[in-house]
Amino acid sequence: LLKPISITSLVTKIRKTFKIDRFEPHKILLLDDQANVGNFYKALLEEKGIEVLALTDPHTLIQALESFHPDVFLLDMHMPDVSGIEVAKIIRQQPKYDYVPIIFLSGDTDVKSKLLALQCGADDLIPKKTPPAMLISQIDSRIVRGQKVRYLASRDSLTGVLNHGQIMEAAGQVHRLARRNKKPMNIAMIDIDLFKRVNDIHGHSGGDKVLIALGQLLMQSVRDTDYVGRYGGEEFMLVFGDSDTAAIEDRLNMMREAFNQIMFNVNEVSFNCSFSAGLASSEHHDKVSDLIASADKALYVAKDQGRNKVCV
Ligand code: GH3
Ligand code: MG
Ligand code: MG
Ligand code: MG
Repeated sequence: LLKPISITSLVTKIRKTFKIDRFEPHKILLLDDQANVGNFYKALLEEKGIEVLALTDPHTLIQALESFHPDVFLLDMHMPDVSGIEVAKIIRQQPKYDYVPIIFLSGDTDVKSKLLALQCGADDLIPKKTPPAMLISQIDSRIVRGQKVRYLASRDSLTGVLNHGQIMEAAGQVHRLARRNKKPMNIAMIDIDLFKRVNDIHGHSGGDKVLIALGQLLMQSVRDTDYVGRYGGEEFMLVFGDSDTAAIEDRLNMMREAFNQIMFNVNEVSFNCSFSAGLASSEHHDKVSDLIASADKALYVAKDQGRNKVCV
């Protein structure tokens, strides 16, 4: 059936999902009203393999963000129309960029300027005369830290799958894309069978072991374009982009059988578990909330029919 869980493949998958891959260049959005200053930093950073989008007009920033997703913002403080401080405030108003560091590059390095920068949600203020090697390493460590924080904030801490907020976000995105491209996508809701009993007999930590194993199994069973998240408690949600319901039903049944075959051992007592799943396709639903409700309904049919089943 399914290959045993390989940590290496899991890590690769996580790296891809979060674009933490070493070979993917870091991206910087640089804003400085003076083109020659911007170009100087652009050349410096590009030499280190960093991708840079250099802008001189703050008004073009929002538009640029539609197609460029930076790992860090590098902002000039002083610009004629809008100050860097105002730009930082605007960026910070958008939850999407919560985890993207903002660094000011400025000639002003006094305490007052630095405080002002921090108060508007920036992470640092680096003097313009900082030696290049130092500047690069400061930016690099900000990017790495930002990615780690973003990773932790998006994951369920027990199982490592996406948390509720992120899987809902993914469902919305994949659904929108499917509608635009007129290609169906699918959502599955998975609920562990009689899980209360697992906790009662094997203890809460025994139950946790089951949750962790199911999370790993699901993550290694989906494609790179699919998403796995913990919807809540012992319920998981799977989002399958550009997919055919019959094929997904087959894959869910493989996952169901693989999960059912895992033997757990807690305090020298062996046991196995099962899950039930409900599946729904975007073909029949214009709203993602209806799609989720429909998958949930199918899940309850599976429970009604005796559990350890996948229903559409
Ligand atoms: P059914 O087959 O009808 O789904 O039965 P069930 O026992 O799974 O029913 P129910 O959904 O009511 O029970 C879910 C249980 O999952 C209750 C709760 O104690 C347990 N649970 C929720 N989150 C966690 C967790 O993080 N760890 C552990 N160990 N248990 C959890
Ligand atoms: Mg300036
Ligand atoms: Mg439940
Ligand atoms: Mg349950």
